[in-house]
Amino acid sequence: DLAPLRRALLSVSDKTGLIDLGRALSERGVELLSTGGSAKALRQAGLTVRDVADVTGFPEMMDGRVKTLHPAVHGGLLALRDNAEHVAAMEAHGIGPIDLLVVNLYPFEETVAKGADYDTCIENIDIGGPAMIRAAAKNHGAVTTVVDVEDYGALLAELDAHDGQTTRAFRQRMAQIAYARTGAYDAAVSTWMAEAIGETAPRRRVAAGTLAQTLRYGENPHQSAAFYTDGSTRPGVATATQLQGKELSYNNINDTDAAFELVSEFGQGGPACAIIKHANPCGVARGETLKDAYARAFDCDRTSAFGGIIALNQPLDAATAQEITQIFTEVVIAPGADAAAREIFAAKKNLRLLLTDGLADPAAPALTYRQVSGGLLVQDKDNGVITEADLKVVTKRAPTAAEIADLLFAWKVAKHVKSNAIVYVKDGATVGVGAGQMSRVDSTRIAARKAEDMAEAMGLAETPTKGSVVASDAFFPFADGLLTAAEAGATAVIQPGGSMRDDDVIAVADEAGLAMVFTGQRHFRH
Ligand code: 93A
Repeated sequence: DLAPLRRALLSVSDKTGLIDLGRALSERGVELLSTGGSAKALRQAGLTVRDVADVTGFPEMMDGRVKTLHPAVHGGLLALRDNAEHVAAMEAHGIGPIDLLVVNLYPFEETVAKGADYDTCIENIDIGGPAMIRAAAKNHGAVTTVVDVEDYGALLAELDAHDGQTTRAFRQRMAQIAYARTGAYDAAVSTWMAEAIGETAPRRRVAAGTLAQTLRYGENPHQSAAFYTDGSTRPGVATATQLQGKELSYNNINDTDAAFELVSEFGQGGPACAIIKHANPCGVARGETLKDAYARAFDCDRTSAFGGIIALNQPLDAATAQEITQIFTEVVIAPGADAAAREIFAAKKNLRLLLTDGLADPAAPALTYRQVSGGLLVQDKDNGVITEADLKVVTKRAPTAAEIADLLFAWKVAKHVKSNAIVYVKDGATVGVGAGQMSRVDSTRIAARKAEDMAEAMGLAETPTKGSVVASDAFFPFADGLLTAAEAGATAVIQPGGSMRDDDVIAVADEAGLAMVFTGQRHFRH
């Protein structure tokens, strides 16, 4: 199953390594065919190259849209070498076999990332390249396909190891990589076009991306991992610029995303900070200043905040930077950082600082993907955002203006806490977060207990849940959770409503003198 290399077609947009490869192939007696720009580069390096136009008998035309789309090329790539009819057809039509295809595509993804206009993006959709790649990869019984500059070395090593030939195993491996590339390429085109026309239906979108980073490991060191980006240019962890610190890890990327998405809920409405651990917030707060917001978020759960991920909704300033560097933090993400803040961070070499171009829009449509064994679950991202006008008061007592502000704050946070989520808030700061429990009453108890522990550690006179409000990401199925919150000192409640026992729950709230509002919208997050 060895295949000798006699003729290669080189057609690359990224000319990195092209000359060295062309020379190495020439030295091994391989004839080189090439398209316009690639042929020119090879010739300039003194190599002998035959133009594809010479093979097809047609000039490259229509601004290069038609260069290699011709039976003389595709016949040479697709013909089965051991099939008499195929061989006869090649002879009858003067088609020479092509044994090696080296192609990298028009830089569509880079063009989109640069913010190019619609027509420029369209012009950068490669047609001939993917057609050749798919043809050559299909015929991997005889043809070697290389689509990644990183694989040039492996190709030459393969030829050296096998007397100028490639093994079937190698060709098969390269074919698989080739289809990964064309698949990702078309996915990028479709995703870009969907964004351009506003197509958001999960069944009309593709779940694929472009390899952005090979990660050191996954969630755990024995898991290998990679980061794929989908071409979106929106502010977020995928498009942020890293100013300093070690490479982001798998968990860093996941947690930084959670932190930034959460803090973006607070938009431009004054300084806010979110501190994330294991994808859940361990403190979220507003403040008079950014430093104040950070300090108040930190006070929610000082123990868990250690080694956390911090997201800010305003550019990092010196005072906040100084405060943050008092303890160990993995990542800080913010829409900017001033010179003084950068200088303070520069002394902490390991601290990662990511800068975004603005905040994420929590109401923007997007998709989320979750893998299950044998499939992929695709859904609209939870972009539910409510205002005071959406709240329905269901108790005898209506919440005060101060309670309403805290209820809306707590609701924003609860959306970003793993279910069952319970969030106690006082004066624009979380004071207790209960996350990820299998029973809602447990989340309610845990959040209250964490607040008590914190009060004890900080030497506070009373538990900070006293006079707080509480948010529940889904309805209370029984009154017990609500009672626990009332006992902890909460005075107002926000929850979706919709339980069969809503009447019981409302009656208990009235008895306890609580104000309760229904949102009519649930925020499960798993
Ligand atoms: O415009 S195309 O889709 N039409 C073609 O027939 C074609 N054949 C190869 N683009 C085509 N290519 C692409 O040209 C290759 O995929 C490669 O990216 C590029 C190399 O062009 P040059 O050698 O002129 O720089």
